[in-house]
Amino acid sequence: MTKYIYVLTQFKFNISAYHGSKEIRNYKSSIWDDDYVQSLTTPYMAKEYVEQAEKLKRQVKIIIDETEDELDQLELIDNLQRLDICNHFEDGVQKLLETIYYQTIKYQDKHVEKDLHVTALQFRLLRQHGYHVPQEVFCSFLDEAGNFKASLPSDVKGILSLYEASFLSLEGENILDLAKDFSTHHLRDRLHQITNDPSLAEQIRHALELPLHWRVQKIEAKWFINVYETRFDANLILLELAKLDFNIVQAKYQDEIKHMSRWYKETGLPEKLGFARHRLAECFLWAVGFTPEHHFGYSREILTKIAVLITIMDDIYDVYGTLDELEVFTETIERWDINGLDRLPEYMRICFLALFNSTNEMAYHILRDQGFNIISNLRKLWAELSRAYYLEARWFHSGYFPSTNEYLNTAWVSISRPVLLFHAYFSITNPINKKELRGLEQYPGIIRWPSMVLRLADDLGTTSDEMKKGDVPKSIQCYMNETECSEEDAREYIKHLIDVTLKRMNKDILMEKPFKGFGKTAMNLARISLCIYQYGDGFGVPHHETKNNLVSLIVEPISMP
Ligand code: 0FV
Ligand code: MN
Ligand code: MN
Ligand code: MN
Ligand code: MN
Repeated sequence: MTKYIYVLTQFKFNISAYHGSKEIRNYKSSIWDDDYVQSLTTPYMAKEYVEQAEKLKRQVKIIIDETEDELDQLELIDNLQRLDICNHFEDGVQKLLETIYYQTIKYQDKHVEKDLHVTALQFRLLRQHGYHVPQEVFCSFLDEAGNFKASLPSDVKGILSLYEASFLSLEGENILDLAKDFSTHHLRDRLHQITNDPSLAEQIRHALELPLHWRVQKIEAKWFINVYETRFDANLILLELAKLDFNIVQAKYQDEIKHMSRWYKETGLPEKLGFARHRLAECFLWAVGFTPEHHFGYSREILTKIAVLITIMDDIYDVYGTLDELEVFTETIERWDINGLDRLPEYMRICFLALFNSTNEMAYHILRDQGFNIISNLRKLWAELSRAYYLEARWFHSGYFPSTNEYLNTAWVSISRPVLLFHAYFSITNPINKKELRGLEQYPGIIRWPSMVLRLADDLGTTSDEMKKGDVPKSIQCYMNETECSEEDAREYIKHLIDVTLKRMNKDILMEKPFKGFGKTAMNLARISLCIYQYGDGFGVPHHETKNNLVSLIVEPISMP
């Protein structure tokens, strides 16, 4: 029990240091200053590249039409996805998958043993596209005792495919759980044995690090293009299109981040609020992970702005504001009260007005384009977020330890995801559907689960520093306090909660397909969260993985002959 008393005294210590110790609390500044961002260039803005890409797309369409063998078709689709060019061929790919689904899944004989790679690839691709293939397709690979057959691991390609497929599971699918354990175990074993095939070893290592289904597609594409290029059977048309498409989209991102960086500088926030994290580029990375599609530039703009403002607000509540100030701040946001501006200290005033203006601007655009007024929806979201922030601040100031459940009930909101998800919905949906919106406001799985993944991943990545600086107990501390377990065990438990939540996403989003068009975006939120916090706090402490990802997505084009 002593360690909890220690944690609590630490909290107290930090309370007395409030507002006074900005030096201790100051975050490292971002490496992405405006001068640097404005200096970025790329040749891929030019029209000739777009024309070349169109020509290649026509050729790929022919390839899709002319591929007949089922395995070839499956591998083609997989490659298109991994190269991140599948979006150009949705119709052709849908048609292929539909045929594959009806011919081979619906009418197959469960007891005939098929090839593991084919079965697993088929299973994964079909589920990724929302077809409910039963887990029983793997029954023919089980022995009498119900375990995967001992002869299977010699087929590494098959085991890798089985591993990737197992992450499309739903809660309670025990064959897939078994598949995950079995394949993970054998891939780890294999990794230790491989000495003569560095490319295979790299693929296994990459897969074990994070499964394909939960990776950020654009970042994955850059990795996969390199792998694909070294294959003896690589299709050069696909390869060229993948590189070109990446570079063209990157040129668009570059343009957008310059625009955003100028906006941010002009708000004056980085200069005026020196105590907060200023993470424009990192926020842009979130936005890219969330809505990466070329035509979603407006959404990336909105999401970047919102993320920037949320980051500052979070620091006001967690780090800088006194409890009295936070109370007034929360009230002002709840009432959306521009007349209350003068009641706020100056640093809060500028933050609130920036929030007020950005929110109204977006609502204005939607009113202008769709004749639909979303101000009250947005107000409600901000009010709810600031109430959650304020509650956590009160817990912190009184040294209160919530139970894990009580904590999570607030914390899935305080991680700001409902706010971001709704902004994503508003910024990619036209026309906004009133009935759908009412449904979303009930916070179904599509809102709840991605937010929860982000909260849990954030806690795993940021808690160590937060406890040093002084912050409300996070899921790890709450669980330790509740069960008297070690930090290591608590972390394992949180990872387990993430796994469960990902399965719920598979069910509530992928299989049930509510809110058409929004599902992929919502799933992407979980993906970018896992990516950012994969090696610790990749957002607040923008260490080299985040920087590498940004450089890779925004700065460096893929070299082309
Ligand atoms: C998390 O910071 C974080 F990154 C926030 C709140 C910014 C939100 C914007 C995006 C994720 C794009 P921190 O770990 O301090 O958050 P908590 O909720 O743990 O204080
Ligand atoms: Mn696809
Ligand atoms: Mn925080
Ligand atoms: Mn916080
Ligand atoms: Mn955190």
